[in-house]
Amino acid sequence: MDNWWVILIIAVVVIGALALFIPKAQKPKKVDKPAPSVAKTDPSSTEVTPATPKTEAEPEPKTLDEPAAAAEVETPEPTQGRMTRLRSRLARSGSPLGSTLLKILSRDHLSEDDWEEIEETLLVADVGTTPAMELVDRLREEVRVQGISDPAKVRELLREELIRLVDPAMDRSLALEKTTQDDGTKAPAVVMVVGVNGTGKTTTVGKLARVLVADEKQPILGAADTFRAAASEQLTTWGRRVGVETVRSDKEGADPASVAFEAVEKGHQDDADVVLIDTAGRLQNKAGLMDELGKIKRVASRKGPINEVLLVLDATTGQNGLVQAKVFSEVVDVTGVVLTKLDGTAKGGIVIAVQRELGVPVKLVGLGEGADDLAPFETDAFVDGLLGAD
Ligand SMILES: Nc1nc2c(ncn2[C@@H]2O[C@H](COP(=O)(O)OP(=O)(O)OP(=O)(O)O)[C@@H](O)[C@H]2O)c(=O)[nH]1
Ligand SMILES: [Mg+2]
Repeated sequence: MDNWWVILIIAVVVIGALALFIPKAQKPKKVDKPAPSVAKTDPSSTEVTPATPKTEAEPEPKTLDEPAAAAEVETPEPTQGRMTRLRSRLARSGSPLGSTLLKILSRDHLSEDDWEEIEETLLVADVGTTPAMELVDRLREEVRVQGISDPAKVRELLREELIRLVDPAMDRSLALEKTTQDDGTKAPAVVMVVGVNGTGKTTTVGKLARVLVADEKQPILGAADTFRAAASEQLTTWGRRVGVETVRSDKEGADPASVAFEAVEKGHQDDADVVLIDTAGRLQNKAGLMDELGKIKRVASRKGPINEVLLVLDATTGQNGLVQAKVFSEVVDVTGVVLTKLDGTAKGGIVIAVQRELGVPVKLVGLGEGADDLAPFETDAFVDGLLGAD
């Protein structure tokens, strides 16, 4: 019995030794290795996410092996005439402004009550008190002088007065020309996008990147919303779809100002036309967050001026938007307003009110969730939308 036990131990040792010499190739492969990534070993570093995923044959990580179709670059729609294409969305959002005004103005003899109803309609559509009173006064005068009988004339009169209120003389072009530096070389234009939470900033940066690509410009995106990791991913996805690179940091809570700076620097290196910087949503009454926004702007402007600071306002928030607008403008000197979600509100009059409040023009409007549903603002097309023109 003792001998049998010794033989058993020897046999186990011999089998174990033999197992060590079995060639490695015969062992099963480990497929679940974590992705080797420079950015991940140093989470504080800012990385540039290429516009298209790598195509080299790498065994891992699996996410790089997505079907080629996912990496296909889309061709955005041309920007010309977008406002006209999308204007019916203003009418479809149930905007009662144009149709209600036309209905009242078409009445035979306009009474005091009728005029009050007109003013009320304007206020409900968020036109703002002063502009609403101005419009009523002008309409009253026109009606007194000309008298209005046929509906076409009423419509034309209202159209003219609304256009006057929206102010066709405002310069709504985006300042996207490259800046000439002291040494004579050109630097990319820098655009910062700011606003409270959920207004549509990231979506607007994504859509604007498409506008630029459609206009044959080369943008770079900067994901300076470092509050949530998902924010930079959201922006990167927008960029990838049209072959645009995004500068980001994968470290949650990284300094947004340095990401913004890196984006500008990358824009210089790549000789990009425009650097678009997305920022985190912040409430205008949080002083710390507003200070941070000021810092992002200061740091991003170290290499040159910021050409545009676009304030994104959600049109459905009505008068609240005006309060936000004022505070943001004091902190970062807003140069243009992007009014989003105009497709989902009957309050198109906010265009008039916000321009009055800030003295800066609405330059772009969001009229839907589609990738190309952002339009350069055009006064005539906007008013036609309000009046329900097809
Ligand atoms: N209908 C409609 N939805 C819009 C429009 N613009 C943006 N949205 C939607 O609004 C939601 C919020 O958009 P985001 O771009 O994530 O907003 P954000 O301001 O970046 O949000 P935070 O970064 O969290 O502050 C998304 O569901 C968008 O699709 C628009 O013009 N019309
Ligand atoms: Mg965002």
